[in-house]
Amino acid sequence: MIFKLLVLGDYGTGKTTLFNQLLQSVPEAQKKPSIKLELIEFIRNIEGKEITVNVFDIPGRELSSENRSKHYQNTVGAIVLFDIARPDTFRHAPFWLEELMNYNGIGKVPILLVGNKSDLRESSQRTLNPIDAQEYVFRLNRTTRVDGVENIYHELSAKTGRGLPLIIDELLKAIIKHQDILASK
Ligand SMILES: Nc1nc2c(ncn2[C@@H]2O[C@H](COP(=O)(O)OP(=O)(O)OP(=O)(O)O)[C@@H](O)[C@H]2O)c(=O)[nH]1
Ligand SMILES: [Mg+2]
Repeated sequence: MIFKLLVLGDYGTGKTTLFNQLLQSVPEAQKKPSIKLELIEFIRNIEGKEITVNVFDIPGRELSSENRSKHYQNTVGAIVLFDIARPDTFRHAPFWLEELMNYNGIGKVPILLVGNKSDLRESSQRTLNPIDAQEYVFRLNRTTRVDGVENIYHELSAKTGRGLPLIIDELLKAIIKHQDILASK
């Protein structure tokens, strides 16, 4: 099974940092030559299934929405980032989810919402209350449960990447579940 994943979110939220962190912290992850977007590939064994994961990094503001729409095709899940010190980037998360659903050709798919830059919690004045993000994902899950789509929220620091492989596995499990439901229809 090959899963295509995108890293999405406003500019400067840490997408490329997280993408590069995948290379460091996920065993066997390697960069692959790719013409358009940066691509990382790795294999995970989840619940007896071997999953080849392709992760693409999308620049937040360089692409027009028309150009972006092409990249969403066949995306089975996404990592959507916001910056906990920039609440506006959290308010934009639904925008990325909608774009993904509108253009991937599948509809709703599991996402991992990441409240990034957790290391700024101590030093920054205006940080987002994690409960707001948890409630958002809770509401999202209530409205998508019928499709077997389960979304996940984690706060982390893409700079340190602590816990990233386990968090990615959580997303992969949600995608496997969703793909199984789609296949059984
Ligand atoms: N403190 C802190 N800074 C971070 C973290 N992740 C990323 N940054 C910083 O945030 C800035 C933007 O990070 P990028 O990874 O380039 O953000 P991006 O989402 O790829 O931005 P675009 O490609 O422009 O859309 C850089 O200066 C990073 O060093 C983090 O976890 N903590
Ligand atoms: Mg980037």
